[in-house]
Amino acid sequence: MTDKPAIPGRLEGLDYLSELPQPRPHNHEPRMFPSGFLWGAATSSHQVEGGNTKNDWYRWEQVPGHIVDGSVTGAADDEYNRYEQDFDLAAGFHQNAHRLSLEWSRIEPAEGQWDMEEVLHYRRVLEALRARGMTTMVTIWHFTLPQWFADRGGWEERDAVKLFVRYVEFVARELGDLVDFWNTVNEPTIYLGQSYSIGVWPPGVSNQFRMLRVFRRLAKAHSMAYETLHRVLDGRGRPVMVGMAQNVITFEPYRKESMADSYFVWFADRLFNHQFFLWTKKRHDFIGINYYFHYRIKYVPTKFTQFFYEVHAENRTQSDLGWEINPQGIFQAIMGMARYKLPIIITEHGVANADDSKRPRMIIAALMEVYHAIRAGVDIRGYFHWSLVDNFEWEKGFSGRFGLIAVDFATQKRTPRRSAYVYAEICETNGVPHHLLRFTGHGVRW
Ligand code: IFM
Repeated sequence: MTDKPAIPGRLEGLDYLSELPQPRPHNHEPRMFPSGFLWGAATSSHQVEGGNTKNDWYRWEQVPGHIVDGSVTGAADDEYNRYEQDFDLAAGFHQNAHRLSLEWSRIEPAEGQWDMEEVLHYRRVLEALRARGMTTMVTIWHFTLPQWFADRGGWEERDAVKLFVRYVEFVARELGDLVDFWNTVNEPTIYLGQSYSIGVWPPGVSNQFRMLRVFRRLAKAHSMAYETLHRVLDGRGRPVMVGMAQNVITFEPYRKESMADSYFVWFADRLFNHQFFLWTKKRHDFIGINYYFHYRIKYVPTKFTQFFYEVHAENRTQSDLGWEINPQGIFQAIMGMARYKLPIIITEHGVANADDSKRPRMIIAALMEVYHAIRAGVDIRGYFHWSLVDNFEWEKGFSGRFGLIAVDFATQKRTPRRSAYVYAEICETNGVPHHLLRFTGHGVRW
Protein backbone atom coordinates (compact mmCIF):
# COMPACT_ATOMS: atom_id res chain seq x y z
CA MET A 1 0.00 0.00 0.00
CA THR A 2 1.21 3.56 -0.67
CA ASP A 3 0.61 6.95 0.94
CA LYS A 4 -0.51 8.48 -2.32
CA PRO A 5 -3.51 10.78 -1.99
CA ALA A 6 -6.95 9.41 -2.81
CA ILE A 7 -8.35 10.36 -6.18
CA PRO A 8 -11.39 12.57 -5.59
CA GLY A 9 -14.57 10.99 -6.85
CA ARG A 10 -13.36 7.41 -6.71
CA LEU A 11 -15.23 4.78 -4.70
CA GLU A 12 -14.61 5.22 -1.01
CA GLY A 13 -12.58 2.46 0.58
CA LEU A 14 -10.73 1.27 -2.48
CA ASP A 15 -7.17 2.29 -3.03
CA TYR A 16 -6.90 2.46 -6.79
CA LEU A 17 -3.37 3.76 -6.61
CA SER A 18 -2.02 0.64 -4.95
CA GLU A 19 -0.12 -1.82 -7.00
CA LEU A 20 -2.43 -4.36 -8.55
CA PRO A 21 -2.49 -7.56 -6.49
CA GLN A 22 -0.86 -9.65 -9.23
CA PRO A 23 1.04 -9.04 -12.44
CA ARG A 24 -1.12 -8.54 -15.50
CA PRO A 25 -1.63 -12.05 -16.91
CA HIS A 26 -0.56 -13.02 -20.35
CA ASN A 27 -3.61 -13.46 -22.53
CA HIS A 28 -3.44 -17.25 -22.44
CA GLU A 29 -2.72 -17.68 -18.76
CA PRO A 30 -5.47 -18.55 -16.32
CA ARG A 31 -7.03 -15.65 -14.44
CA MET A 32 -5.54 -16.58 -11.08
CA PHE A 33 -7.16 -15.94 -7.69
CA PRO A 34 -5.20 -15.25 -4.48
CA SER A 35 -3.66 -18.32 -2.89
CA GLY A 36 -5.81 -19.81 -0.16
CA PHE A 37 -8.99 -18.66 -1.88
CA LEU A 38 -12.00 -20.63 -0.62
CA TRP A 39 -13.87 -22.57 -3.28
CA GLY A 40 -17.01 -24.24 -2.08
CA ALA A 41 -20.72 -24.79 -2.28
CA ALA A 42 -23.48 -24.04 0.20
CA THR A 43 -26.61 -25.72 1.55
CA SER A 44 -28.96 -25.20 4.48
CA SER A 45 -30.32 -27.74 6.94
CA HIS A 46 -34.03 -27.76 6.11
CA GLN A 47 -33.43 -27.66 2.37
CA VAL A 48 -31.30 -30.81 2.28
CA GLU A 49 -31.31 -32.82 5.51
CA GLY A 50 -34.74 -34.43 5.40
CA GLY A 51 -36.74 -35.51 8.43
CA ASN A 52 -37.05 -32.05 9.97
CA THR A 53 -40.41 -32.15 11.71
CA LYS A 54 -39.86 -29.83 14.65
CA ASN A 55 -39.66 -26.47 12.90
CA ASP A 56 -42.20 -23.97 11.60
CA TRP A 57 -41.61 -24.95 7.98
CA TYR A 58 -42.75 -28.52 8.62
CA ARG A 59 -46.16 -27.30 9.73
CA TRP A 60 -46.30 -24.65 6.99
CA GLU A 61 -45.69 -27.24 4.24
CA GLN A 62 -48.63 -29.37 5.33
CA VAL A 63 -51.14 -26.64 4.36
CA PRO A 64 -52.33 -27.03 0.75
CA GLY A 65 -51.36 -24.08 -1.39
CA HIS A 66 -48.35 -23.01 0.66
CA ILE A 67 -45.86 -24.83 -1.55
CA VAL A 68 -46.37 -23.95 -5.21
CA ASP A 69 -45.64 -27.40 -6.63
CA GLY A 70 -47.40 -29.21 -3.76
CA SER A 71 -44.25 -30.84 -2.43
CA VAL A 72 -43.19 -31.22 1.21
CA THR A 73 -39.56 -31.57 2.30
CA GLY A 74 -39.99 -35.17 3.51
CA ALA A 75 -36.63 -36.88 3.09
CA ALA A 76 -35.32 -34.00 0.91
CA ASP A 77 -31.76 -35.00 -0.12
CA ASP A 78 -31.44 -37.31 2.89
CA GLU A 79 -28.33 -35.27 3.59
CA TYR A 80 -28.68 -36.10 7.27
CA ASN A 81 -27.50 -39.62 6.35
CA ARG A 82 -25.64 -38.99 3.10
CA TYR A 83 -23.37 -36.11 4.03
CA GLU A 84 -20.21 -38.19 3.67
CA GLN A 85 -21.14 -39.22 0.15
CA ASP A 86 -21.87 -35.61 -0.82
CA PHE A 87 -18.71 -34.28 0.81
CA ASP A 88 -16.75 -36.90 -1.16
CA LEU A 89 -18.31 -35.50 -4.32
CA ALA A 90 -17.50 -31.90 -3.31
CA ALA A 91 -13.90 -32.76 -2.43
CA GLY A 92 -13.60 -34.82 -5.61
CA PHE A 93 -14.64 -31.70 -7.51
CA HIS A 94 -11.71 -29.87 -5.87
CA GLN A 95 -13.81 -27.76 -3.53
CA ASN A 96 -11.79 -26.82 -0.45
CA ALA A 97 -14.59 -25.33 1.66
CA HIS A 98 -18.22 -25.97 2.48
CA ARG A 99 -21.05 -23.91 3.95
CA LEU A 100 -23.95 -25.54 5.81
CA SER A 101 -26.42 -24.55 8.49
CA LEU A 102 -27.34 -25.95 11.88
CA GLU A 103 -30.98 -26.86 12.41
CA TRP A 104 -31.96 -25.07 15.61
CA SER A 105 -35.05 -27.26 16.03
CA ARG A 106 -32.89 -30.39 16.16
CA ILE A 107 -30.44 -28.96 18.67
CA GLU A 108 -33.11 -27.39 20.90
CA PRO A 109 -36.32 -29.34 20.10
CA ALA A 110 -38.11 -27.99 23.18
CA GLU A 111 -37.41 -24.73 24.96
CA GLY A 112 -34.22 -25.00 26.98
CA GLN A 113 -33.74 -28.72 26.19
CA TRP A 114 -30.61 -29.63 24.29
CA ASP A 115 -30.45 -32.80 22.23
CA MET A 116 -26.88 -34.05 22.64
CA GLU A 117 -27.39 -36.76 19.99
CA GLU A 118 -28.01 -34.02 17.43
CA VAL A 119 -24.99 -32.07 18.66
CA LEU A 120 -22.96 -35.21 18.13
CA HIS A 121 -24.42 -35.52 14.65
CA TYR A 122 -23.24 -32.01 13.71
CA ARG A 123 -19.83 -32.74 15.24
CA ARG A 124 -19.57 -35.76 12.93
CA VAL A 125 -20.66 -33.65 9.94
CA LEU A 126 -18.06 -30.97 10.63
CA GLU A 127 -15.38 -33.57 11.35
CA ALA A 128 -16.20 -35.19 8.01
CA LEU A 129 -15.40 -31.87 6.32
CA ARG A 130 -12.19 -31.51 8.32
CA ALA A 131 -11.20 -35.06 7.36
CA ARG A 132 -11.45 -34.00 3.71
CA GLY A 133 -9.29 -30.93 4.36
CA MET A 134 -12.19 -28.54 3.87
CA THR A 135 -12.70 -25.17 5.54
CA THR A 136 -16.02 -24.99 7.37
CA MET A 137 -18.56 -22.19 7.28
CA VAL A 138 -21.58 -22.58 9.53
CA THR A 139 -24.82 -20.61 9.41
CA ILE A 140 -26.53 -20.51 12.79
CA TRP A 141 -29.98 -19.48 11.57
CA HIS A 142 -31.15 -20.11 8.01
CA PHE A 143 -34.90 -19.26 7.96
CA THR A 144 -36.35 -22.15 10.00
CA LEU A 145 -37.52 -21.61 13.59
CA PRO A 146 -38.10 -24.33 16.17
CA GLN A 147 -41.87 -24.79 16.47
CA TRP A 148 -41.78 -23.87 20.19
CA PHE A 149 -40.04 -20.58 19.32
CA ALA A 150 -42.52 -19.85 16.52
CA ASP A 151 -45.41 -20.65 18.89
CA ARG A 152 -44.13 -18.01 21.32
CA GLY A 153 -44.31 -15.41 18.53
CA GLY A 154 -41.05 -16.04 16.70
CA TRP A 155 -38.86 -12.98 16.24
CA GLU A 156 -41.70 -10.72 17.40
CA GLU A 157 -41.63 -12.13 20.92
CA ARG A 158 -39.89 -9.84 23.44
CA ASP A 159 -37.43 -12.53 24.57
CA ALA A 160 -36.61 -13.69 21.03
CA VAL A 161 -33.09 -12.32 20.98
CA LYS A 162 -32.31 -13.67 24.42
CA LEU A 163 -33.49 -17.14 23.41
CA PHE A 164 -31.51 -17.01 20.17
CA VAL A 165 -28.36 -15.92 21.97
CA ARG A 166 -28.68 -18.79 24.44
CA TYR A 167 -28.71 -21.16 21.44
CA VAL A 168 -25.74 -19.35 19.89
CA GLU A 169 -23.74 -19.68 23.10
CA PHE A 170 -24.59 -23.37 23.29
CA VAL A 171 -23.43 -24.16 19.75
CA ALA A 172 -20.33 -22.01 20.16
CA ARG A 173 -19.31 -24.09 23.20
CA GLU A 174 -20.22 -27.44 21.64
CA LEU A 175 -19.03 -26.96 18.05
CA GLY A 176 -16.77 -23.90 18.06
CA ASP A 177 -13.57 -25.93 17.68
CA LEU A 178 -14.78 -27.22 14.30
CA VAL A 179 -15.97 -23.96 12.72
CA ASP A 180 -13.78 -21.62 10.68
CA PHE A 181 -16.38 -19.03 9.63
CA TRP A 182 -19.72 -18.23 11.25
CA ASN A 183 -22.77 -16.71 9.62
CA THR A 184 -25.10 -15.61 12.39
CA VAL A 185 -28.16 -15.17 10.17
CA ASN A 186 -28.94 -15.74 6.52
CA GLU A 187 -30.56 -13.09 4.30
CA PRO A 188 -32.63 -11.15 6.84
CA THR A 189 -34.18 -8.90 4.17
CA ILE A 190 -35.39 -11.87 2.13
CA TYR A 191 -36.89 -13.42 5.27
CA LEU A 192 -38.64 -10.14 6.06
CA GLY A 193 -40.06 -9.79 2.57
CA GLN A 194 -41.26 -13.38 2.31
CA SER A 195 -42.49 -13.83 5.89
CA TYR A 196 -43.76 -10.36 6.85
CA SER A 197 -44.51 -8.50 3.62
CA ILE A 198 -45.66 -10.91 0.90
CA GLY A 199 -46.50 -13.50 3.56
CA VAL A 200 -45.62 -16.62 1.56
CA TRP A 201 -43.35 -18.02 4.29
CA PRO A 202 -44.24 -18.67 7.92
CA PRO A 203 -45.69 -16.92 9.84
CA GLY A 204 -47.48 -15.68 6.68
CA VAL A 205 -47.85 -12.07 7.78
CA SER A 206 -48.35 -9.07 5.54
CA ASN A 207 -47.74 -6.07 7.74
CA GLN A 208 -45.01 -3.47 7.20
CA PHE A 209 -44.96 -2.37 10.88
CA ARG A 210 -44.45 -5.89 12.15
CA MET A 211 -41.85 -6.37 9.45
CA LEU A 212 -39.90 -3.38 10.69
CA ARG A 213 -39.99 -4.66 14.26
CA VAL A 214 -38.56 -8.01 13.15
CA PHE A 215 -35.94 -6.23 11.05
CA ARG A 216 -34.62 -4.47 14.17
CA ARG A 217 -34.79 -7.72 16.14
CA LEU A 218 -32.70 -9.56 13.57
CA ALA A 219 -30.09 -6.81 13.61
CA LYS A 220 -29.97 -7.04 17.39
CA ALA A 221 -29.81 -10.84 17.20
CA HIS A 222 -26.84 -10.59 14.88
CA SER A 223 -24.99 -8.07 17.07
CA MET A 224 -25.50 -10.10 20.21
CA ALA A 225 -24.58 -13.34 18.47
CA TYR A 226 -21.40 -11.65 17.23
CA GLU A 227 -20.46 -10.63 20.76
CA THR A 228 -21.35 -14.03 22.18
CA LEU A 229 -19.26 -15.95 19.66
CA HIS A 230 -16.26 -13.74 20.38
CA ARG A 231 -16.75 -13.94 24.14
CA VAL A 232 -16.90 -17.74 24.07
CA LEU A 233 -14.30 -18.45 21.40
CA ASP A 234 -11.68 -15.69 21.52
CA GLY A 235 -8.40 -16.66 23.11
CA ARG A 236 -8.57 -20.30 22.03
CA GLY A 237 -5.67 -19.85 19.63
CA ARG A 238 -7.70 -19.66 16.44
CA PRO A 239 -9.09 -16.59 14.68
CA VAL A 240 -12.84 -16.23 15.16
CA MET A 241 -14.50 -14.99 11.99
CA VAL A 242 -18.10 -13.90 12.37
CA GLY A 243 -20.32 -12.38 9.71
CA MET A 244 -23.70 -12.87 8.15
CA ALA A 245 -24.93 -13.63 4.65
CA GLN A 246 -26.63 -10.63 3.09
CA ASN A 247 -28.72 -11.02 -0.04
CA VAL A 248 -27.31 -8.11 -2.03
CA ILE A 249 -29.61 -6.94 -4.82
CA THR A 250 -28.26 -4.74 -7.59
CA PHE A 251 -30.68 -2.09 -8.79
CA GLU A 252 -30.94 0.15 -11.81
CA PRO A 253 -33.65 2.59 -12.94
CA TYR A 254 -36.09 1.03 -15.40
CA ARG A 255 -36.53 4.39 -17.15
CA LYS A 256 -33.10 5.97 -17.23
CA GLU A 257 -34.54 9.47 -17.61
CA SER A 258 -36.89 9.13 -14.62
CA MET A 259 -35.80 10.89 -11.42
CA ALA A 260 -38.38 8.88 -9.47
CA ASP A 261 -36.95 5.57 -10.69
CA SER A 262 -33.44 6.77 -9.85
CA TYR A 263 -34.51 7.87 -6.39
CA PHE A 264 -36.01 4.45 -5.76
CA VAL A 265 -32.79 2.81 -6.83
CA TRP A 266 -30.99 4.78 -4.13
CA PHE A 267 -33.72 4.06 -1.56
CA ALA A 268 -33.92 0.35 -2.35
CA ASP A 269 -30.14 -0.06 -2.25
CA ARG A 270 -30.02 1.59 1.15
CA LEU A 271 -32.94 -0.34 2.58
CA PHE A 272 -32.21 -3.82 1.21
CA ASN A 273 -28.44 -3.82 1.10
CA HIS A 274 -27.15 -1.44 3.74
CA GLN A 275 -29.66 -0.81 6.52
CA PHE A 276 -28.76 -4.01 8.36
CA PHE A 277 -25.08 -3.02 8.37
CA LEU A 278 -25.88 0.48 9.60
CA TRP A 279 -27.61 -1.08 12.61
CA THR A 280 -24.81 -3.59 13.26
CA LYS A 281 -21.69 -1.47 12.79
CA LYS A 282 -18.43 -2.99 14.04
CA ARG A 283 -20.12 -6.37 14.47
CA HIS A 284 -18.74 -8.02 11.33
CA ASP A 285 -15.36 -9.64 10.71
CA PHE A 286 -16.25 -10.22 7.07
CA ILE A 287 -19.10 -9.38 4.72
CA GLY A 288 -21.00 -12.31 3.24
CA ILE A 289 -22.68 -11.59 -0.08
CA ASN A 290 -25.40 -13.80 -1.55
CA TYR A 291 -25.97 -12.63 -5.10
CA TYR A 292 -28.99 -13.59 -7.22
CA PHE A 293 -31.03 -10.53 -8.08
CA HIS A 294 -30.72 -7.59 -10.45
CA TYR A 295 -33.81 -5.37 -10.35
CA ARG A 296 -34.79 -2.77 -12.94
CA ILE A 297 -36.96 -0.56 -10.81
CA LYS A 298 -39.99 1.43 -11.89
CA TYR A 299 -41.68 3.85 -9.50
CA VAL A 300 -45.45 3.21 -9.32
CA PRO A 301 -47.23 5.60 -6.91
CA THR A 302 -50.16 3.23 -6.35
CA LYS A 303 -48.09 0.27 -5.09
CA PHE A 304 -48.15 1.06 -1.39
CA THR A 305 -47.59 -2.49 -0.17
CA GLN A 306 -44.62 -2.90 -2.49
CA PHE A 307 -42.97 0.33 -1.32
CA PHE A 308 -44.17 2.05 -4.54
CA TYR A 309 -42.08 0.17 -7.05
CA GLU A 310 -42.24 -2.61 -9.62
CA VAL A 311 -39.43 -4.83 -10.83
CA HIS A 312 -39.07 -5.46 -14.56
CA ALA A 313 -37.19 -8.31 -16.21
CA GLU A 314 -38.78 -8.47 -19.65
CA ASN A 315 -36.46 -9.26 -22.57
CA ARG A 316 -33.78 -10.51 -20.18
CA THR A 317 -32.39 -14.01 -19.85
CA GLN A 318 -34.17 -15.62 -16.95
CA SER A 319 -33.75 -18.64 -14.71
CA ASP A 320 -36.33 -21.43 -14.41
CA LEU A 321 -37.89 -19.31 -11.64
CA GLY A 322 -38.15 -16.20 -13.84
CA TRP A 323 -35.30 -14.36 -12.11
CA GLU A 324 -33.14 -12.22 -14.38
CA ILE A 325 -29.68 -13.71 -14.89
CA ASN A 326 -27.12 -10.94 -14.62
CA PRO A 327 -23.75 -12.33 -13.54
CA GLN A 328 -21.98 -9.03 -14.31
CA GLY A 329 -23.98 -7.51 -11.46
CA ILE A 330 -21.85 -9.32 -8.90
CA PHE A 331 -19.14 -6.69 -9.55
CA GLN A 332 -21.55 -3.91 -8.58
CA ALA A 333 -22.67 -5.93 -5.56
CA ILE A 334 -19.07 -6.36 -4.39
CA MET A 335 -18.13 -2.71 -4.96
CA GLY A 336 -21.20 -1.58 -3.03
CA MET A 337 -20.18 -3.66 -0.01
CA ALA A 338 -16.48 -2.81 -0.27
CA ARG A 339 -17.27 0.46 1.54
CA TYR A 340 -17.18 -1.46 4.85
CA LYS A 341 -13.47 -2.15 4.29
CA LEU A 342 -13.77 -5.75 5.48
CA PRO A 343 -12.88 -9.02 3.77
CA ILE A 344 -15.69 -10.18 1.50
CA ILE A 345 -16.85 -13.74 0.93
CA ILE A 346 -19.39 -14.65 -1.72
CA THR A 347 -21.47 -16.84 0.57
CA GLU A 348 -23.96 -17.78 -2.18
CA HIS A 349 -24.42 -17.37 -5.91
CA GLY A 350 -26.37 -19.65 -8.20
CA VAL A 351 -29.24 -20.16 -10.56
CA ALA A 352 -32.30 -22.38 -10.89
CA ASN A 353 -31.59 -24.14 -14.17
CA ALA A 354 -32.60 -27.80 -14.39
CA ASP A 355 -31.13 -28.49 -17.84
CA ASP A 356 -27.86 -26.70 -16.93
CA SER A 357 -27.86 -24.77 -20.20
CA LYS A 358 -27.08 -21.46 -18.45
CA ARG A 359 -25.21 -22.33 -15.27
CA PRO A 360 -21.68 -22.97 -16.65
CA ARG A 361 -21.57 -19.67 -18.50
CA MET A 362 -23.08 -17.86 -15.54
CA ILE A 363 -20.43 -19.23 -13.18
CA ILE A 364 -17.58 -18.25 -15.49
CA ALA A 365 -19.02 -14.79 -16.11
CA ALA A 366 -19.57 -14.09 -12.41
CA LEU A 367 -16.14 -15.37 -11.43
CA MET A 368 -14.49 -13.11 -13.99
CA GLU A 369 -16.25 -10.21 -12.26
CA VAL A 370 -14.98 -11.43 -8.89
CA TYR A 371 -11.51 -11.62 -10.43
CA HIS A 372 -11.75 -8.02 -11.66
CA ALA A 373 -12.96 -6.85 -8.24
CA ILE A 374 -9.93 -8.51 -6.64
CA ARG A 375 -7.65 -6.80 -9.14
CA ALA A 376 -9.36 -3.52 -8.33
CA GLY A 377 -8.12 -4.01 -4.78
CA VAL A 378 -11.04 -5.63 -2.95
CA ASP A 379 -10.10 -8.29 -0.40
CA ILE A 380 -12.29 -11.23 -1.49
CA ARG A 381 -11.59 -14.49 0.30
CA GLY A 382 -13.94 -17.05 -1.19
CA TYR A 383 -16.86 -18.10 -3.36
CA PHE A 384 -19.57 -20.59 -2.36
CA HIS A 385 -21.84 -21.75 -5.13
CA TRP A 386 -25.51 -22.29 -4.29
CA SER A 387 -25.94 -25.16 -4.23
CA LEU A 388 -23.98 -28.37 -3.99
CA VAL A 389 -27.08 -30.49 -4.67
CA ASP A 390 -30.64 -29.77 -5.87
CA ASN A 391 -32.80 -29.12 -2.84
CA PHE A 392 -36.05 -27.77 -1.39
CA GLU A 393 -36.49 -24.22 -2.65
CA TRP A 394 -38.88 -23.00 0.06
CA GLU A 395 -42.33 -22.01 -1.27
CA LYS A 396 -41.30 -23.18 -4.77
CA GLY A 397 -40.80 -26.73 -3.51
CA PHE A 398 -38.40 -29.01 -5.37
CA SER A 399 -39.03 -27.28 -8.71
CA GLY A 400 -36.17 -24.79 -8.40
CA ARG A 401 -33.11 -26.83 -9.36
CA PHE A 402 -30.01 -25.04 -8.07
CA GLY A 403 -27.57 -27.95 -7.73
CA LEU A 404 -24.18 -28.43 -9.31
CA ILE A 405 -25.26 -32.00 -8.74
CA ALA A 406 -28.75 -33.09 -9.86
CA VAL A 407 -30.71 -35.21 -7.43
CA ASP A 408 -33.46 -37.67 -8.24
CA PHE A 409 -35.56 -37.30 -5.09
CA ALA A 410 -37.31 -40.66 -5.63
CA THR A 411 -34.09 -42.66 -5.62
CA GLN A 412 -31.62 -40.17 -4.09
CA LYS A 413 -29.35 -40.74 -7.09
CA ARG A 414 -26.79 -37.96 -7.57
CA THR A 415 -25.76 -36.95 -11.10
CA PRO A 416 -23.22 -34.16 -11.47
CA ARG A 417 -24.21 -31.57 -14.04
CA ARG A 418 -21.80 -30.20 -16.63
CA SER A 419 -21.41 -27.09 -14.48
CA ALA A 420 -19.99 -29.22 -11.66
CA TYR A 421 -17.06 -30.12 -13.94
CA VAL A 422 -16.59 -26.55 -15.13
CA TYR A 423 -16.57 -25.29 -11.54
CA ALA A 424 -14.23 -28.14 -10.53
CA GLU A 425 -11.72 -27.02 -13.12
CA ILE A 426 -11.82 -23.49 -11.72
CA CYS A 427 -11.41 -24.76 -8.15
CA GLU A 428 -8.50 -26.98 -9.12
CA THR A 429 -6.75 -24.20 -11.07
CA ASN A 430 -7.50 -21.61 -8.37
CA GLY A 431 -8.52 -19.42 -11.26
CA VAL A 432 -10.40 -19.34 -14.52
CA PRO A 433 -8.48 -21.29 -17.17
CA HIS A 434 -8.07 -19.51 -20.47
CA HIS A 435 -9.82 -22.20 -22.49
CA LEU A 436 -13.01 -21.55 -20.53
CA LEU A 437 -12.80 -17.92 -21.57
CA ARG A 438 -12.18 -18.95 -25.14
CA PHE A 439 -15.34 -20.99 -24.95
CA THR A 440 -17.43 -18.17 -23.49
CA GLY A 441 -15.66 -15.12 -24.90
CA HIS A 442 -13.31 -12.84 -22.97
CA GLY A 443 -15.88 -10.26 -22.02
CA VAL A 444 -18.28 -12.96 -20.85
CA ARG A 445 -21.75 -11.39 -20.88
CA TRP A 446 -25.30 -12.39 -21.58
O1 IFM B 1 -32.44 -21.45 -1.55
C1 IFM B 1 -32.14 -20.15 -1.21
C2 IFM B 1 -31.35 -20.11 0.08
O2 IFM B 1 -32.03 -20.71 1.13
C3 IFM B 1 -31.04 -18.70 0.48
N1 IFM B 1 -30.45 -17.97 -0.62
C4 IFM B 1 -31.10 -18.04 -1.90
C5 IFM B 1 -31.32 -19.48 -2.29
C6 IFM B 1 -31.99 -19.56 -3.66
O3 IFM B 1 -33.21 -18.91 -3.63
